Amino acid sequence: MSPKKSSKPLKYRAIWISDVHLGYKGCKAEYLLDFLRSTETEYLFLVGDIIDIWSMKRTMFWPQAHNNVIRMILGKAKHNTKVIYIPGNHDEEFRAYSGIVFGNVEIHSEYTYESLDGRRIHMLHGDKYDSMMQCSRFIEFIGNLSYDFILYANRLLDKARRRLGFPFWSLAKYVKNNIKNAMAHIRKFENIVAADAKKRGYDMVVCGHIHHADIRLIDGVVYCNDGDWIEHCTALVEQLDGTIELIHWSDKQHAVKSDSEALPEFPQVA
Ligand SMILES: [Mn+2]
Repeated sequence: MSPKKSSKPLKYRAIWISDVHLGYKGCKAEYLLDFLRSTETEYLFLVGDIIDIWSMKRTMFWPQAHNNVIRMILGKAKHNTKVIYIPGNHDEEFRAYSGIVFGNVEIHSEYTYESLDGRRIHMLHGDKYDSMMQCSRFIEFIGNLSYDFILYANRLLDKARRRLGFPFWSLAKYVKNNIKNAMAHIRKFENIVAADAKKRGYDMVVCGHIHHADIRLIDGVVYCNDGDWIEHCTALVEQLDGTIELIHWSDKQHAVKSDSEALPEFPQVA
């Protein structure tokens, strides 16, 4: 928790991150850069929604920090890290390149890895279970909004409602009331993912998609979700002794400047 940073990197055997949403305003790219700079790993698994192509189609947003994340990942891939990229629904365009290696980054639609203690870990983004879920779009919608944005949207909505003669209605309150409902859907998602992993004979499953980091034992399968870099700044790691744990990077350090200080820049297509 000290603001002084140690120069020694944290060493892991594997790191899983997903739902970074580069190209989307809410992405905490500076936190992720700091995390990537502070860690060393043999394997880096990118579990989908790394680049938010959906959002970029709506609004072009690409500050330097987002470029730096890509450069940092490619830099690691060039040196001592094996980087596996499993595209998600926001970057589904990359699924067409499954099995191909780009700049030392291997792309796979799903991937299986053996942990240090010999467990078979299956990885996928998780959106393929959306059809088995109801209201999953709602959860994703909520997950993609920051509380600030909800308050901002609430102000705009209130202005419009007043003009039309309607009383104040709290969007923020509505969202909070739906959290309980969202929690039930998160549990449902976790159970569906774990049940499929069990059926396919895996010991453990790692996914993302719902922006809710967790490690839970569900009916004999270890369900892991590595969270997101929009609100939670979480990563799943395998320590050098085989222990698997969640890291909340925003809790660990403070001196990260906000993305808004970086000037917007268009991506360089290589
Ligand atoms: Mn997703």
